[in-house]
Amino acid sequence: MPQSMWKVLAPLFLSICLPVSSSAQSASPEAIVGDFVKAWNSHDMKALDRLLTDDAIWVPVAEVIDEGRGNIVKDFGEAHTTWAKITTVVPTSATKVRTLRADIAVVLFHLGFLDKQGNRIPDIDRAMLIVAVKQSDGWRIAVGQITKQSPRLPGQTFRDCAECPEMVVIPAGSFTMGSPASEPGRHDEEGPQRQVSVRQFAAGKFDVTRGQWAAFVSATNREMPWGCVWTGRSGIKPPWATDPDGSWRNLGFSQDDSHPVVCVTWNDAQDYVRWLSQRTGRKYRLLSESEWEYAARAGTTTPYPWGSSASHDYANYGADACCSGLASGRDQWVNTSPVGSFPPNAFGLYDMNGNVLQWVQDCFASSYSGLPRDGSAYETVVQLQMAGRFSAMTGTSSCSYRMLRGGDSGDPPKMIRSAYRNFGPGPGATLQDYRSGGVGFRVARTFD
Ligand SMILES: [Ca+2]
Repeated sequence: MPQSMWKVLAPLFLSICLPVSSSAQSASPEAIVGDFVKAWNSHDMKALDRLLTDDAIWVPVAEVIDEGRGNIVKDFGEAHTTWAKITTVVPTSATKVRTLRADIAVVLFHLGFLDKQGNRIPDIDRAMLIVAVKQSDGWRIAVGQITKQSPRLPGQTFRDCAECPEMVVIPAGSFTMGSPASEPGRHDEEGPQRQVSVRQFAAGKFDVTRGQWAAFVSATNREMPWGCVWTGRSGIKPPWATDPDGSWRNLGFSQDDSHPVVCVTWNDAQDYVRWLSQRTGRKYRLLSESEWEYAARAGTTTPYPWGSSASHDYANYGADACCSGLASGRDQWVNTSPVGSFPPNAFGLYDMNGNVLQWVQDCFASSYSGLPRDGSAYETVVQLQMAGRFSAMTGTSSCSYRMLRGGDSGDPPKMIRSAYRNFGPGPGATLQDYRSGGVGFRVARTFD
């Protein structure tokens, strides 16, 4: 069964919690598969019933699978009654482990059910998910089944169609959005810091590539107007002036189909996700700004997902002084790099920081005061009253701009921080015609 066909079927989340024996306290989450099999086969219902009321396990587990505990407990009883007394179980495929947080690991394995004579019962074979929670006395676990439907296992990757972007399941969770006052390079717009909760969703593993964009343009006979800023073409002065010959396939630097598409408007990105949704029957969209930062941080609180300092070993960005590209060490690119040229973050996402800026769904807001805390996008239309460096925006509408995140290959280190915020269009352009050689996008998918 291909992984892409699996789904955590939450309402049927049959479950067992097991105390980890003293000998297993230092065991890796992988070793817990063996403990689970032993416990299932020994039918220790008293121990199981006691552990099913253990909030220390179920609170973090419910957070990871984004499902209430009521369903889990109820369905465990039914499932165990049906199967446990007439079967023994054996793990039938290698385990796959993914660490979601320092204290939560997921183990995936396939479980075979045997009848009293030791024969496999294929009808009730199940792919199993173990969520392991680390506590002071060692790892403790919860177990659920995965059935053949769309994927929901955090960290799992899938693709809904051949031309579709590859997606990664992002776990539900909460995080602190924004940067502390002590963070070097910080701007006031990155505050005030606040807690935001994010539901489980899927994010593009990479930025949308030029090849994927070309497939969309071809399939829809889309007209793409010329004219783009920051194309890097010699002779365009200043470099942020519009290059009249610039377009997503005519830049001043070389790109192939594996590079992120650039010179696309926010409206282009909207049309692309609408096309993906129609093609697949799934709900594709842009990430909200809070989802973007949650996904970029992937559990970290440092300025960059890899640590406290910028590094060309981890991302494609520019010189220390704004704004020009720089090749250094692993970062061999002055302009865009092929997607996935640097290590992924802890959620399995590539190029969240650097390479190209990514359109998100949100309208412009100069601080987080009053913005949604539930992971949804801010799309309230207000007439802006701005001071200081944004004063020219006074009188314009908040939704005549959209937020951009992640920084690009020409940005200095501070502008690829996870907390850094940017937006478009720049002066003299509109959201409908603002195209930049430093701006692309990444898609998200909502789960039903
Ligand atoms: Ca670079």
